[in-house]
Amino acid sequence: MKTIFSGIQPSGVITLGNYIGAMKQFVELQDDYNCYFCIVDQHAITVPQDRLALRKNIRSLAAFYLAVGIDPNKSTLFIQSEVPAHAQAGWILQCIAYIGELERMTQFKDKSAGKEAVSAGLLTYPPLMAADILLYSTDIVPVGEDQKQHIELTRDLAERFNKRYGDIFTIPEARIPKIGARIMSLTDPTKKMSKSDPNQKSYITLLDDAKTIEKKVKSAVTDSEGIIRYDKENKPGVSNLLTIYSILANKPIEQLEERYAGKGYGEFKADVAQVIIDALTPIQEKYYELMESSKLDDILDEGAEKANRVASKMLKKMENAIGLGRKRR
Ligand code: ATP
Ligand code: LTN
Repeated sequence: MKTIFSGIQPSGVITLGNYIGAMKQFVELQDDYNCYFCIVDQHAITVPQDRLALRKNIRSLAAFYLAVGIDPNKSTLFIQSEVPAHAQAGWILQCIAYIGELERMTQFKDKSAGKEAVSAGLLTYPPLMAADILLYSTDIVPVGEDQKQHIELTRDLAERFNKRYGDIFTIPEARIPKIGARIMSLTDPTKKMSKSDPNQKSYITLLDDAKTIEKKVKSAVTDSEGIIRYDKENKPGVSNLLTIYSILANKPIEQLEERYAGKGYGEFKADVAQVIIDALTPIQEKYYELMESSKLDDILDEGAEKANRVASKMLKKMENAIGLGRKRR
């Protein structure tokens, strides 16, 4: 069985973008692959986090993984900071990476733009992500479009390491969904929907209630043409809503264009909101149930144990290959 690894940052309540671009695929893949899903809390602290909020978001993200359908009997769910090999392997890979290639990462450029004080961790984030992936001999990394560049860097680092120190790493591949890989902000459809956007109207979280969803979709930026048609270049707002509708209702975009021919944005938006509400309601019910049970901690304990076993073996191989420490007998 091939191996899958993916991670989500506990940097806020996850959004519809995270769900459509990443989580929904995870659930579909877990029957056919050996899957590791990680709550990457060490990645989240590359930008300032409130201690209590971070704790809460970690637990909440674990509950979301399960609420959307990750089955702990099939997949390994764990918290990054509970598996020390990630930080250790991350350090080694920082020593393989070049500053120049890290400075070229668009996520680094976006997140550091205009900021006076930027943590070194924001720059060295990709080698830590590479460690996450490479420690598990991952074949496939399901992610949204924005992570493609990081996976390419991971491949470069793995190849560089293998060439210098011997063939240790599997070279992973990104798996990006054909549609929905980049759900856009509702207030600026030229930017991606992001959970750390300061404007709450720009995203829908998986915990938004029906009224909030209706309001946010109603005020979503569209255009003045009044025609419901998919055209990403000229009609990014309408195209984004069509994408969301199509994926959540499992209907092709062309079918939706036909259905809304001659109809206005008001009716269309009301239906988009309803489709989102219908998709999120069962997830929310399961989420609240899980947050109150002790099941969550048991699952995370077991996940950390399994991940530690696999990751520490690979870390030892890396250290041996480089010559760190004493030769192990
Ligand atoms: P942050 O805003 O805190 O940087 P984020 O919302 O961008 O976070 P991550 O935790 O970095 O989310 O990403 C988790 C997964 O969700 C990744 O695979 C990422 O590619 C995917 N993802 C994030 N935003 C979107 C989006 N707008 N559309 C599709 N996929 C997305
Ligand atoms: N960088 C990713 C989160 C992330 C990840 C990973 C994704 C950290 N480690 C390993 C896939 C595999 C992000 O910001 N979305």
